[in-house]
Amino acid sequence: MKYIIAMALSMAVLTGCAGNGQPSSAGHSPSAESMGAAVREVSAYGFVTQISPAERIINIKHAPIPEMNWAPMVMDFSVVDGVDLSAFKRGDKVQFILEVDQALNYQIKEISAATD
Ligand SMILES: [Cu+2]
Repeated sequence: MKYIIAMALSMAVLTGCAGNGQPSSAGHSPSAESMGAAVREVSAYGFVTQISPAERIINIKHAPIPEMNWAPMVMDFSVVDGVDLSAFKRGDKVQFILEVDQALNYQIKEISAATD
């Protein structure tokens, strides 16, 4: 049983951004349900491409995120409770903070209009 869980975790890591510079729409399989204790915060920015308020998901074309070894890409992010997505629309430039746990699950914990 432990072996299967370890396999699933390593596969989840392998299917993320490979950091090879190739934009992709595959995303990194957000898994809000299995979010463990957040161990670090990573800030990033990008452009809003789509918002799904009911699912609490925002799709962002993000810039490279070196801390996550992610190339630039378009992907879905789930957001934590309390983040108001109604202030954003397609085309907005945003900066955001991801909380990331040890298994590299990630959620947006803060998002705001980019100032620059
Ligand atoms: Cu990505």
